[in-house]
Amino acid sequence: MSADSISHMFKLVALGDGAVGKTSCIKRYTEGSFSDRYIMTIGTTFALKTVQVEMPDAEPVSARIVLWDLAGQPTYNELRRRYMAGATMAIIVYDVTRPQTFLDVGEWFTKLITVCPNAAVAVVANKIDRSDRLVPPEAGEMIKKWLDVDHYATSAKTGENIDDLFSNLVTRAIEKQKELGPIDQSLARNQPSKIL
Ligand SMILES: Nc1nc2c(ncn2[C@@H]2O[C@H](COP(=O)(O)OP(=O)(O)OP(=O)(O)O)[C@@H](O)[C@H]2O)c(=O)[nH]1
Ligand SMILES: [Mg+2]
Repeated sequence: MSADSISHMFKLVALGDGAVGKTSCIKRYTEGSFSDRYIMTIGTTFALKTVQVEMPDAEPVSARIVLWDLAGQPTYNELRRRYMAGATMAIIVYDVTRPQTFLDVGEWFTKLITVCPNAAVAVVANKIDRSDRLVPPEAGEMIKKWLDVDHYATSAKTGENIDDLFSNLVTRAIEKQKELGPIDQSLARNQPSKIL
C-alpha cells in the first residue's frame, strides 16, 4: 500500500469533564498551539489531521482522523451520545489538579463503551506541567489496569506526550480494525461523512 494515499479514516471523540483540556489537547496536536484562556466549547466542533503511521512488520500507512471535540458540560449529554456513534478512537481526559475529574473517568468510559464498544480508548491525565497537581501518577496506573485502556500523562501547554498519545491510538485503532474485519472498517470509514 502506498504511504501517500489515505488508506484509513478514523473518527475520534474527546470526552471528559468541563475544562479538563480536551480542546487544548486537540489544538496542540492539530495546530501545535496553546492558549491559557478558557473558552468553553459550545456543543461540538471538529478538526482534521492526516498522519503517517509506522506499523510493526508492515509498510507505513496514511490515515485521516476526524477529531470530534465534544463539550464537557452536562447540559450536552444527549448531543454527546449522538456524536459518539461510530467513533473508532476516544480520549477520556481528566485534570490532575482536580480529583473529581479523575473520579468521573469511569462514568465517561461507561457512556462511551455502551455506544462504541470497539473503540480504541486512551485515558489522559492532563495538565502535568502544573505545580498544584493532586492526582498522583499511581492513580493512572490503577485506571489503566481497571479499565484495560492506555493511559498517558500529558500537558497541552508544553506539548509533552501529546503526539505519542494520538499516534499510538491510531496504531491501536488500525490493529483493532484488522481484528474486526472489513464490515467494521467500512462502517468506520462512512461514519464521519454521514454525520458531516
Ligand atoms: N497549565 C495547563 N493548562 C491547561 C492545559 N490544558 C488546558 N489547560 C487550560 O485549561 C482550561 C480549559 O481548557 P479547554 O481545553 O478549554 O478544556 P475543555 O475540556 O475543552 O473544556 P470544555 O470545552 O468546557 O469541555 C484553559 O484555560 C486551558 O488553557 C495544560 O496541559 N496545562
Ligand atoms: Mg472544549
